[in-house]
Amino acid sequence: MDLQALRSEIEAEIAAAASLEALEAVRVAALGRKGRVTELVKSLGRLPPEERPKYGRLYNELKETLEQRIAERRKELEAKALEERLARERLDVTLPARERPQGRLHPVSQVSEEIVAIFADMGFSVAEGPDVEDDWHNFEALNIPPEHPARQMQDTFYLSSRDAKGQPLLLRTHTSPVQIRTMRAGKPPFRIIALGRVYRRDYDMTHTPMFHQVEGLVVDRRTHMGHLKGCLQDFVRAFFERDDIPVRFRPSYFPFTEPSAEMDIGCRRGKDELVVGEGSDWLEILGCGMVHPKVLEAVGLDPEIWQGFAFGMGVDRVAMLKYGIPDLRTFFEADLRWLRHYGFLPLEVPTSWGGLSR
Ligand code: 2NM
Repeated sequence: MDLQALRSEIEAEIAAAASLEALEAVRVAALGRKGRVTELVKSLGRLPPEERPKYGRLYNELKETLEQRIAERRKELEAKALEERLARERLDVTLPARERPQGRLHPVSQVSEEIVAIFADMGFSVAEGPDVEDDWHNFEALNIPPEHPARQMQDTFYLSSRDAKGQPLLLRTHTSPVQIRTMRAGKPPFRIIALGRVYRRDYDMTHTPMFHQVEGLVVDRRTHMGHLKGCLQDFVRAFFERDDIPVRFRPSYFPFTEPSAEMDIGCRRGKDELVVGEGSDWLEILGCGMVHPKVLEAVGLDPEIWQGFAFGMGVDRVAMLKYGIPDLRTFFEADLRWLRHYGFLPLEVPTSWGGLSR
C-alpha cells in the first residue's frame, strides 16, 4: 500500500474542495466510518503482530495530517463564505430609510407648523382649549355681552346641551376662549399663541363653516402698541419669507381690544394673480389691538398693572395667499389629487433656520 500516494491524492481532493459541503464529502470518504483511511486502520488486525506498531504509527500520522489539512481548508472556506455573504448583503447605511413617502401634509398643517415655528422662535408657547365652549369663555369674558351686535355678527353653532348656568354650549367662533382659559389658569406674564379649528355659520367662495385661526397674546407690565407692531411685522416677513414686505396698521374695532387695528401688507393685483409682499396695493392680513381692560378684569388681572396686545389671523387664508390656492372650499373636500398637488412632504419639518417651506 502506497501511503504516500494515498496521502497526496486525498490532500489534492481537500485542496480542490470548493465548498464546505464538498470538503465534508472528502472528509467522510477518507476519515468517516467507512472511509479509506479508517479502513486502513481497521486492517491493522490482519498484519503480523510485529508490524502493527510501525503501521499503527504511520496510519495515525496520516490520519492526523489529513485532519489538520481538512481543518485548515475548512477555515479558508468559512472565511471565503463570510466574504461572499458580506459582499452580497452589503448595505449603504447613508441611503434614505424609506422611499419618498406617498402621503402629503395638508397645506393647513404645513402653514400651522410654519406659524408655530416662527412664534416659538420669538418665545411664544402654544396653548390649547376645547372646540365646544360655553358662552362665558367665547363671548362674555371677551366683552361681548348678549345684546352686543358682535354676537349677531358671529353666526354661532349652538348645541342642545347647556352649561351650569343654563346657557347653551356652542362651537367656538374664534380661538380667543383659549387665551381666556390660559390667563385664568396661570400667572402673568403671558406669551402664547392658540391655533386650531373655529366654527361659524357661513359658506361661500371665501367662507367655510369650519376654518382655522391663530391668535396670539402677550401680557406683561409694560407691553405696548410698539411691541405689537414690531412683533407682527417680523411675523409676516418671516412667514412670507421676504424681509422687505411693506406693512401698515389701520384703526379698526373689536370688542376685546382697545385700541384695535387691522394690519395690511403690500401686494400687487394682476389680471388673474395676487403677488404678496410687493406693489402699491394693500391686502388685509390680520386683526389686532391692545387687550381691553374689561377682558383683563374678567380673568382677574388688574389693568392698572398688566397690559397686553393680541392678534388674530385666518390660517386657511394665509395658506391660500402663500401657496397660491384659489378656492377655500377645496381645502375640505379631501380630494387626493388636490392633496398631491398642494400637499407637503411630511418629513420636511418647517424651521425658521432651515427655511420654512424650502
Ligand atoms: C383678533 C383681533 C384682535 C384677540 C384678543 C384676545 C384676548 F383673549 F386676549 F382678548 N385674543 N385674541 C384678538 C384681538 C383677536 O382676531 C381678529
